[in-house]
Amino acid sequence: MSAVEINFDGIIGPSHNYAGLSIGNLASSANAQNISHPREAALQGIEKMRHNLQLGLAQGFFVPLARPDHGWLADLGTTAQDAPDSIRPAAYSASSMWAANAATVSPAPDTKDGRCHLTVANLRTMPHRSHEWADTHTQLRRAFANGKYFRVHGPVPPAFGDEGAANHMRLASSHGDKGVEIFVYGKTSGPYPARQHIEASRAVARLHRLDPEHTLFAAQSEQAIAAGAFHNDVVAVANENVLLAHEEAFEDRAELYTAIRRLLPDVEIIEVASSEVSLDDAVKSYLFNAQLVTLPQGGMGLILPEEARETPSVWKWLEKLTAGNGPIRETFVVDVRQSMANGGGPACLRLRVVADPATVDPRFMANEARLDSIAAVIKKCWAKQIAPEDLRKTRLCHDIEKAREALLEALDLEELD
Ligand code: SUG
Repeated sequence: MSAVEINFDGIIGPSHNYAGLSIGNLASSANAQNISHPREAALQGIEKMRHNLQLGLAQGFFVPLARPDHGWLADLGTTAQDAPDSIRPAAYSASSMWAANAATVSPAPDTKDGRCHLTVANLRTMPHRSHEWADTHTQLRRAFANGKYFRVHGPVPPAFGDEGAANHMRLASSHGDKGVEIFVYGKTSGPYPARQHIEASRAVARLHRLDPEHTLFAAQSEQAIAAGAFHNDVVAVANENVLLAHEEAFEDRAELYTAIRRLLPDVEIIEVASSEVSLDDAVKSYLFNAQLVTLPQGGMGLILPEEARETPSVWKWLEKLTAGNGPIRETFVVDVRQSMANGGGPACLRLRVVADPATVDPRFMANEARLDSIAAVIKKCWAKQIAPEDLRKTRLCHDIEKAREALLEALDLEELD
């Protein structure tokens, strides 16, 4: 099989909870201290993967990281039992589920050495995410261990914040062609932190040995970040030769579009006007956090969260889009409400890797039978609900650890323990 796009979804971990840890992520703040439903959350994620398989797409997954992170707590001079409430939720966060933040990926056709490069994201801006990278790195090195096809890099130094693929887009005539890679960064003058630093993006582009002539850097608009677009993938998404973006996504959209058109004349830029869908509706509905995928039968489809169907301006715009003759022909709606309540839509939950699936460690590839066995472990071992005060309970800590162990065993991935 030749190179295809594989979506690797983060399996939603047994410690999934709502701690309101991400400033600038409006859903995370709005749902702070609510009761979470880890079992339902994880099963929603499994159903999304099943849906992708049924569409004929290649699907992989990453396993949740060990939580609480005892090593991180020890570095902070404390333990899961004794940690102050200001620290404990950050040690328990299941935030590695949002695999779009695991790494930045440059497929083989774009790189000088013809290998697919991945750089694990340092996620240094949010404390609860800053300790994901080491174990994510280990996992990426397993999944993409074949050095003939992949090169997995460590994180760029923490001086510069890097949030991975959520701030990176790739446009190409088709997945297997040389592409234009677009790194989107933020500037730090608004009410919320800009999580992607331009120097981190530049470093990733150098490490991946990208062709500078085919690499673009674009600033996010300040109003987008202020409206809750803490990552670019909340206001823009790209697939093959199509860019779907909100009018207010970028600081200088005219300059960016001109540069893209020069490098990729067959690009189709679909811009959503603010007069049709406001920035607020875009952020609330996660219209742009859809998975924009190429369907095996031809044409493209958008895999959207339920919230997009529930937002009238967005649904109206989508109906108009699919009635036209453009490249995006179909919409599919999935229920990922548990993740959405923490600001993670369908696209946040996945990392895209263009590669031949046969070159990936098969233990990370999904099929119906494997999803069945993951779902069985989730039904048996994931808690039905977690209230904020439950994180203080030794019993919950034990149950979360046992649940992950059961999953690793079912997937023959005990070495990640
Ligand atoms: O980093 N939410 C995640 C959501 C990440 C979404 N990813 C992409 N846009 N690609 C974040 O803000 C909330 C955790 C909490 O509040 O408990 C959180 O980490």
